[in-house]
Amino acid sequence: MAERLDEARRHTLKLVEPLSEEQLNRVYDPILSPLIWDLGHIANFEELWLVQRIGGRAPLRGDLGELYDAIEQPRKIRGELPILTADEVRPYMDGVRERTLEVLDGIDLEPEDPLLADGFVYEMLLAHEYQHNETMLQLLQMVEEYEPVEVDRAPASEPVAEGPKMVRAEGGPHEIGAPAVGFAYDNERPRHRVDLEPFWIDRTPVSNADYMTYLEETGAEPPMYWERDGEGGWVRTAMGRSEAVDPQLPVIHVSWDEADAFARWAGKRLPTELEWEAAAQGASRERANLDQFSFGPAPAGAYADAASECGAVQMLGDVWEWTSSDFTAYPDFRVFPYPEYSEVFFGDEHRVLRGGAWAARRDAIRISFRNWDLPIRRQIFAGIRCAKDDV
Ligand code: AVJ
Ligand code: FE
Repeated sequence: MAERLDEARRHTLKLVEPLSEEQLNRVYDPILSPLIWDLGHIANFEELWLVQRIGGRAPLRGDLGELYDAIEQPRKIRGELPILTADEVRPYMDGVRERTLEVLDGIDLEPEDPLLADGFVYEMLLAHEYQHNETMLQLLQMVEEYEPVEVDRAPASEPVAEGPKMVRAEGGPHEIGAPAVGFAYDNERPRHRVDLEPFWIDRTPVSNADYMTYLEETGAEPPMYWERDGEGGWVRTAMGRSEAVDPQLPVIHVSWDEADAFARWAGKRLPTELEWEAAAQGASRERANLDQFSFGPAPAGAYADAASECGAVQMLGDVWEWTSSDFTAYPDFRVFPYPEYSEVFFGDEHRVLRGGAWAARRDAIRISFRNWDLPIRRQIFAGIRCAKDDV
């Protein structure tokens, strides 16, 4: 566990290594925290759960808890808070980690306490850091001339397999959600059976080529980061670099509203999250474009050797996929271990996204994982996969 905590931290620090203090502190967008807030928050969350809660120790600085409370401090004011500065945050991260490892040394990972059983709270801490790495990457898209310290070029050159536009998924009973053992968030439980009608689902995520056709025919707004190239085509600018939009890649950085409009234009609809999960059975996160260092999606149709049971490819990795479902509780849901992770977001305001993107850490992703965001949001690494009824 100490090794995994260390790996997560080295990864976080790799992401911010190329940045100046000014870039760490800068508010690039009111809906995204400055990177310096994420760093302090990651360490503060660790201190709260692993040092205070599990270790029973007092915090290093008692006032930090409130500053880094994500519910108390909405993203748009995080740039104005008296949070730790670039030279203070590293010693704080290191100080917390030292105490975390002391506490870890003295505990038993499988006692009666549900927080410790199977190392739950440690898995939760890792997952938290992984998820903040993705929010950090959302912001890094806006950083001029960001030079990653590590790049994985393999996903971009994965071969593309031809195949049908859509594949059919069986109806009938399907098991949905995470099994009772192993790490998962409360919102993925309990595992339960649903009955689905048979349906069709796109074999691959929607490509930029298809999205450009849609834009031409409808005059809809382009995805975030796209601009006209002046000659009827599109360029995309991220991390300070501009490139012609590659027609082969899956479209990314579209909102739910845009995904839904595209699906209807195509004569289809978005899948429900239950349909999505049924169609993803058999997909493997090991053969998927995940873990951040590819810095972009693989072409639509890649990883065909790792298709799901119904024949869909890239269900995991590349782009998050919007579903038609609101983020709500499964039947017999129980909060664990705190309501602010999932429960306070349940309702009809947020839509569920599934499958993870290139910008998600591999170990944060599984078939049952549910992400959510507001239907207008485009800063997430979200794309589209359409479905339709079997008629
Ligand atoms: C699950 C991605 C919606 O970033 O708001 C991070 C994850 N929760 N810290 C978010 C999360 C607490 C969450 N999402
Ligand atoms: Fe958080």
